[in-house]
Amino acid sequence: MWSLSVPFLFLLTFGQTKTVTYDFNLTWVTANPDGLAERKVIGVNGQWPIPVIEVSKGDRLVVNMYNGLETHNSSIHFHGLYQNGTTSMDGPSMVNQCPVVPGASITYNFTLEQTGTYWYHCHTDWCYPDGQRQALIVHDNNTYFDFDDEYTITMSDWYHKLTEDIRPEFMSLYNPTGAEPLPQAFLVNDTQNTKFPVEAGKTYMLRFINIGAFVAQYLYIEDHTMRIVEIDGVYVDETTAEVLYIAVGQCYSVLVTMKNSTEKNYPMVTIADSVLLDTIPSDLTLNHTNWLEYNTNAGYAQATLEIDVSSELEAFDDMSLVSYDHETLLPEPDIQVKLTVLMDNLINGKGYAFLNKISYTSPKVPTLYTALSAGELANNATVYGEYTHPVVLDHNAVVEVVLENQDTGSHPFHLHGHAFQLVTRYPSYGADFYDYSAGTTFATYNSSNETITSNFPTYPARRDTLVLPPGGYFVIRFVADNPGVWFFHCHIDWHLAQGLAMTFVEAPMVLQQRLTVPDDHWEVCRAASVPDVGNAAANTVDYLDLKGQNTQPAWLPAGFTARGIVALVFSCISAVAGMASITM
Ligand SMILES: *[C@@H]1O[C@H](CO)[C@@H](O)[C@H](O)[C@H]1NC(C)=O
Ligand SMILES: *[C@@H]1O[C@H](CO)[C@@H](O)[C@H](O)[C@H]1NC(C)=O
Ligand SMILES: *[C@@H]1O[C@H](CO)[C@@H](O)[C@H](O)[C@H]1NC(C)=O
Ligand SMILES: *[C@@H]1O[C@H](CO)[C@@H](O)[C@H](O)[C@H]1NC(C)=O
Ligand SMILES: *[C@@H]1O[C@H](CO)[C@@H](O)[C@H](O)[C@H]1NC(C)=O
Ligand SMILES: *[C@@H]1O[C@H](CO)[C@@H](O)[C@H](O)[C@H]1NC(C)=O
Ligand SMILES: *[C@@H]1O[C@H](CO)[C@@H](O)[C@H](O)[C@H]1NC(C)=O
Ligand SMILES: *[C@@H]1O[C@H](CO)[C@@H](O)[C@H](O)[C@H]1NC(C)=O
Ligand SMILES: *[C@@H]1O[C@H](CO)[C@@H](O)[C@H](O)[C@H]1NC(C)=O
Ligand SMILES: *[C@@H]1O[C@H](CO)[C@@H](O)[C@H](O)[C@H]1NC(C)=O
Ligand SMILES: *[C@@H]1O[C@H](CO)[C@@H](O)[C@H](O)[C@H]1NC(C)=O
Ligand SMILES: [Cu+2]
Repeated sequence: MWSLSVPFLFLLTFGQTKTVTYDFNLTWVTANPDGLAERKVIGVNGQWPIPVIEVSKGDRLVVNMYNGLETHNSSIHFHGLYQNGTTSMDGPSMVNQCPVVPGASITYNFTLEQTGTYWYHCHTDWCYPDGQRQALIVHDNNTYFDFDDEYTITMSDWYHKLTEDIRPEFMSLYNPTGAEPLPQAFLVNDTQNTKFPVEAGKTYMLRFINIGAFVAQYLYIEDHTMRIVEIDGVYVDETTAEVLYIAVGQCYSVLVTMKNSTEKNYPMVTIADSVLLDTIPSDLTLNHTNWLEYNTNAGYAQATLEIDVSSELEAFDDMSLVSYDHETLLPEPDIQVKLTVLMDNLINGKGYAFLNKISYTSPKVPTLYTALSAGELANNATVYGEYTHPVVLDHNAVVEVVLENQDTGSHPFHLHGHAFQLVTRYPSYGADFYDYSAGTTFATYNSSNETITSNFPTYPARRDTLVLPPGGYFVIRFVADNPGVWFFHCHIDWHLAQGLAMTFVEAPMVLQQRLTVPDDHWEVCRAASVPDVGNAAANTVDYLDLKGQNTQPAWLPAGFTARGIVALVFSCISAVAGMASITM
């Protein structure tokens, strides 16, 4: 039943649509994509990079995943797919399913109602930076634009250490400021110096996806103009752009028409956003040249940048895009969810991330299974536990989320189950957009300020991952027309691990009527010894009694700061060192 060599794929045709089946056996393999260090990565059927999933609209996708990792739990999230009616197939462990433990397997099975550029990745604690992430393309035979050929082009940061070795250093008393782990390299198509063969005069659709853990990247192609046609699976009116800024979790599809001359190969340049990096190690190359290869005899010159890579580039602003279907701005919301982003230390001295002072902490029962087992109490957010930060949404409510950033870093927030309208953002685009200057007060959104509301777009852009600017705010809207449990979180995997997440529980009564979870998903819970009924504390008797729920660590006593902790840590170290020298 399980294929042992290359990704095995069989197709059953039912008229126009078909079932596309992938059998994935996850095992550790070694890889050295930057040529600097061989490391262990999560492979599929003995291979890495893992396969690009390619399907067409209307197809049924079946992924049978066996966890052969022996030491790590896993799962798969299909990033950008709404899973409309199939929320149990969404993938995040302890949100929509139990973690798949070593030796267990799970089947994801759903139909593709969307088209476009997506990706898939492990969505269990600290897992996809170890390599379990790849593109997922839903082909569309009816695009509104024409092109001759296409390339899927992933980009990512790359770490030489396993996340299990990064974790204790990052979430540590010795890293109280929460400085993010620095990558050792950057990859394009899971390698470097990639050459994309092109034919003169033809128009290519280039699908860019940032599948990294942390760092956003700028991208441009020398002497070629890009025409954006899709963002995160949503078609937009064709719009030209010279430079893209692609945060982790974001996708851009562009059309590029090739020159008629084949005299030269042209650099496609990626530049990591160094503003995100705490320090820039001298041996970390931020800019990389790949090529549109017109002519294999023409030579491959490295791009010469006219800018300093450690400063920001002026990139295209996604707020100015118009969705191709011209969906109009949603009306005044039925519910406004206001979320303040904050990074701070808790009593253990480690750095955490918060939305309204809650650092997301996994419940004892996956939130979806609480919603399914709580009866009418599923409408009461209490049952999901305080630290999953649940917000229950009425069916078809217009939801407005206001994100206010009290952090000096930018955060790429991703919503599962929906694309949202980009309503307004502060600051507007400018050269210092991603470079928060200390001392400025954090911006707050005022919904009664007509200078702001009168400038809302008529046909807002929609996407599933936004970039929340440092110290600024972002306002988005969507309709709760997809009953399910949907995670909303920063896509910087290190920040997610610090708790920068919350949960929408959408129309739980409708969900209970409509959803049937397949047996093998319940078996995943049994294999992991994770309860699959009860509230967040696994209480099946009194759903409103949360005694025993998982909690975030306590707050620091008032007056303590990260600087104080460092001082405390070092005085403790010297005290211990002193004791050590005495006892010697
Ligand atoms: C997965 O791959 C490993 C390594 O090749 C193999 O030992 C194991 O039997 C495979 N498991 C399944 C279920 O295919
Ligand atoms: C896998 O998940 C189970 C259930 O949450 C947990 O008990 C176990 O420690 C996890 N294993 C690893 C290696 O993280
Ligand atoms: C996938 O789901 C469909 C519809 O529920 C079902 O008919 C089919 O048997 C399932 N396939 C697998 C492999 O589970
Ligand atoms: C779209 O085109 C591809 C390739 O020509 C074909 O395999 C597929 O069946 C088509 N899909 C639909 C829904 O027409
Ligand atoms: C991109 O990587 C895949 C392997 O994952 C490889 O098959 C393909 O040829 C690469 N594309 C280019 C243009 O190098
Ligand atoms: C390439 O040649 C075609 C046909 O002669 C012409 O229409 C087109 O404008 C040329 N493209 C460029 C970029 O010069
Ligand atoms: C990076 O940019 C510098 C400055 O323009 C250039 O000298 C170098 O060749 C570039 N490296 C790559 C790999 O593009
Ligand atoms: C949810 O339950 C709590 C605890 O019993 C109660 O105080 C609260 O009013 C309930 N909320 C709703 C919306 O019913
Ligand atoms: C309304 O918003 C504009 C633009 O951000 C700002 O300049 C102005 O001061 C605000 N007015 C009030 C009364 O807050
Ligand atoms: C919000 O805007 C309204 C209308 O301009 C203004 O009256 C009010 O003072 C503003 N509130 C804050 C907190 O700035
Ligand atoms: C989900 O499907 C329903 C129809 O069943 C539709 O009304 C709704 O817009 C869809 N929502 C999303 C997010 O796809
Ligand atoms: Cu973040």
